[in-house]
Amino acid sequence: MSHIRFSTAGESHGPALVAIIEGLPAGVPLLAADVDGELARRQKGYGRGRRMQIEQDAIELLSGVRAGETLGSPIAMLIRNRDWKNWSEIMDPGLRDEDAGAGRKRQLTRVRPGHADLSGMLKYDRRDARDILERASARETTARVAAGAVARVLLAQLGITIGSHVVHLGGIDAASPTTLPDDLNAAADASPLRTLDAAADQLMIARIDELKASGDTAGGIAEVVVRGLPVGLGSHVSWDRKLDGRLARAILSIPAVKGMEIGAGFDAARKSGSEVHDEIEPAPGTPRTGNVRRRTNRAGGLEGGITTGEPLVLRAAMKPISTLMTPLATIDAATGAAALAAAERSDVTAVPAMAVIAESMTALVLADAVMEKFGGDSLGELRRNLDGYLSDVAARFGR
Ligand code: EPS
Repeated sequence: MSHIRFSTAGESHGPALVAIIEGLPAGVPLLAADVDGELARRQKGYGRGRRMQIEQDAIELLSGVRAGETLGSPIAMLIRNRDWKNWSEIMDPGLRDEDAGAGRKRQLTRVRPGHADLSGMLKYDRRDARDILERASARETTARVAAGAVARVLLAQLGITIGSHVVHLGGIDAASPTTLPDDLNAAADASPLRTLDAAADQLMIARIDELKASGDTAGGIAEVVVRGLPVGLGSHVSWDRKLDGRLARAILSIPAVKGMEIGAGFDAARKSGSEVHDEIEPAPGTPRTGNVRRRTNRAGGLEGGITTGEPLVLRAAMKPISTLMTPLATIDAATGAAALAAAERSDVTAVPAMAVIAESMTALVLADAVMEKFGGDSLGELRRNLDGYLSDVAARFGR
């Protein structure tokens, strides 16, 4: 991402998380509440552990916004960890091991299969997996959602909206209506698991309870849908400009996400061309799709790495959380001997949260693609550039 840049910092039980996002034009209306609303959405979902009762994520806006509008300068946001007060000695940046009295508490050496613990310890030459897991923790995604919320506000100013829903959890499919609700997030956020299927919710809740009782965990699949995109974001000309590849990188960087598909995805590979490709027909009065329409949207809104203007549809698959209360076999990294993995406090599932994180990463990639195509140092300039382009595109077929 070179037009919108963002980075995050912070450990799970450190004092705070930080997000910095840069590259937005000036004049975008932005309040802390816009970000806090997204942070609250990420904290929900049946199957989360006790940590989510401790935290109430909210940002302190440190820079880049004045009088409710962006300045075009880097936007820095701080999110304090409420749990820090319980971890301040363990995570103290200045207290050396030799001065830590009876020894550093909460060391983790019985490395968890599936977590970054062991590979991270070997790579970074650490004796305590806490030095790895504190940053590998999905707590970091709070800061991503903060940055994504800012990107989302920019996109909303241009008529582009992003929503998601959970379509699978722990072996149970949730049905999707043929036509998704106009306000997808209002519908999904009303469900304890962010599905659009109340019957599936009940089955998923029972499954989560069952897994919790047996000390196990669940994964699942979320679908992200973006509406209002103009045709022409991304490019076919070089591998690193293709929007599908840029989205895949962002989505697969989410902790525990192991798969991603666009449109018909893996299913398309099993079908013939006539069953997969979306036929095109004239559609006067639809400038965002170039005054044409696809009869179907199996391409998920992308052809040749470029948006078609049809809804962008992608799915992210999350593996079950790797901290199990009934531990798997492993080694103790202190001795190399066989052991059972450490059972840290954790969640049974975080698929509903992952859906919100996938929306956020999608927003960041799309905001980058928007700034790449249309540019502008102010929101007004960006809008003029978009409007000028849309009127040229719409004029092409004379309607
Ligand atoms: C996580 C373990 C749990 C989760 C955490 C991710 O935290 P703790 O170790 O404090 O019990 O709650 O997720 C969050 C804190 C969050 O904000 O999403 C892990 O090991 O990845």
